[in-house]
Amino acid sequence: MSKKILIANRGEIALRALRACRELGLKTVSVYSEIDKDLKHLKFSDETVCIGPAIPAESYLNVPSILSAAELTEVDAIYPGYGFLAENPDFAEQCDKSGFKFIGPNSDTIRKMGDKITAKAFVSKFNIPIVPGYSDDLPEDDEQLKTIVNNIGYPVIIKATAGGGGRGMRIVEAEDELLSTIDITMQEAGNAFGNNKIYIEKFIENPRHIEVQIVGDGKGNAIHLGTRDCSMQRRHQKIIEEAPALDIDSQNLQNILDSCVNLCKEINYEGVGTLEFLYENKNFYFIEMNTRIQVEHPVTEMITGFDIVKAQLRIALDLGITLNQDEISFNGHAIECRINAEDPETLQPSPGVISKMHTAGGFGIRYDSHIYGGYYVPPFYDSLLAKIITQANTRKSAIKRMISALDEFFVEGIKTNQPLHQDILNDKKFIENEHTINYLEKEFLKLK
Ligand code: MV4
Repeated sequence: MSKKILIANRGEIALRALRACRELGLKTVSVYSEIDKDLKHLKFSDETVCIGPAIPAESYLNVPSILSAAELTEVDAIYPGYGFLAENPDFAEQCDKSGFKFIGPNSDTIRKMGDKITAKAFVSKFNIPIVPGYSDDLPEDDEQLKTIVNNIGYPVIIKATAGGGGRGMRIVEAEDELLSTIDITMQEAGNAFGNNKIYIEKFIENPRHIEVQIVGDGKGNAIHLGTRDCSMQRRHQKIIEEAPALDIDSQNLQNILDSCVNLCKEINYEGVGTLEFLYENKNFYFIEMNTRIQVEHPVTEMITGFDIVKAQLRIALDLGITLNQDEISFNGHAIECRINAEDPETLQPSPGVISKMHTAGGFGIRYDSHIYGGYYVPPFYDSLLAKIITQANTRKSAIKRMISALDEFFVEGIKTNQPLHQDILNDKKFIENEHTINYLEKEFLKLK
């Protein structure tokens, strides 16, 4: 009998998961909030269940409501996607305890990686380089603390152990701001996360953001799917991502990839995951591990031909990983542009009805989106409308293909960041792959 999956998400990733389920012959249950009744994937779902009002806390974050829907429809497993409950260890635990397989790593692994101090200590045991710093309890004596930080060397960054993705961190340029910045960061972390524990790292000033995609079957088999470069970002929101990361020291890279795979094997990692690194002066520094599918997974799929979402489902259903590492090959280059509903001037979200639209298409072009003409973009959720992905033999030809794809794509009725993409794709520094995580905010947008 065919298994049934509950898709506990919305938008493009819900549609992406639904398509993967259908290819695998799995039945689907899609849950949605009241305002989301017109979402595209609901039209293709075997069953749909409304789980509450638009506000996320009462629907997509409402665990009892989601578990009730799972019970009502008798699903076998729950697909969390990204955001919402995807990295909530308590949710993963409750799913499993209620008899629904959580599609992802076990709750202990999610919890371990959710605490950034624990995560750092853990990965460093597997020969993965971390940012130098201080993660122990702070000494009572302020002078002792200052000595510790002097030894790390300014500037440093104070991070909340419960933070991540850019939340709960502050830079300290010099000793006179150290104690006050630690106090503020602790206070904010306590308020935001209910955990005021902090750690200190050397601030890496101008790195690239490189990440490694891994896949584990939960039984000691694991592979990597290479790297992505996500340096083109603004306020911790990635704008453009690509695979593979180029101009990386090859010896260092191979060691990192091997260590990441080894870690997954050793801990019987189950599902897909991403290890995030800062990369500067040929050195990698681990910062965080994500235990979920990522928005930018398509660029990796486009250069490997490996269906990462299907792998998530197969692994959860105990069907294993179909390929060995030596059967994974990397083909050319892929780029993804995230099209967001936002005002290009104010950079504020721009909800509303899409009166008219046209997608991009053609050879080497992939389009992942849930939007359509007449669709109302609600203001309650993140502003991602569409992902346009191009693949070609080289980075430069993938960029050219993207420029042409963006010329074709149009959305009328709401504002989008499409003009920003068109500008970046024609920017010399981007074309030459010379940008870092600071480029968009500190140079590119300031010049405009
Ligand atoms: C850093 C850093 C520099 N040095 N840690 C931001 C998000 C979170 N994942 C960690 N982040 C950073 N950690 C040290 N020791 C700079 C950032 C950072 C960043 C990292 C990746 C992608 C974009 C970024 C934008 C600003 C800051």
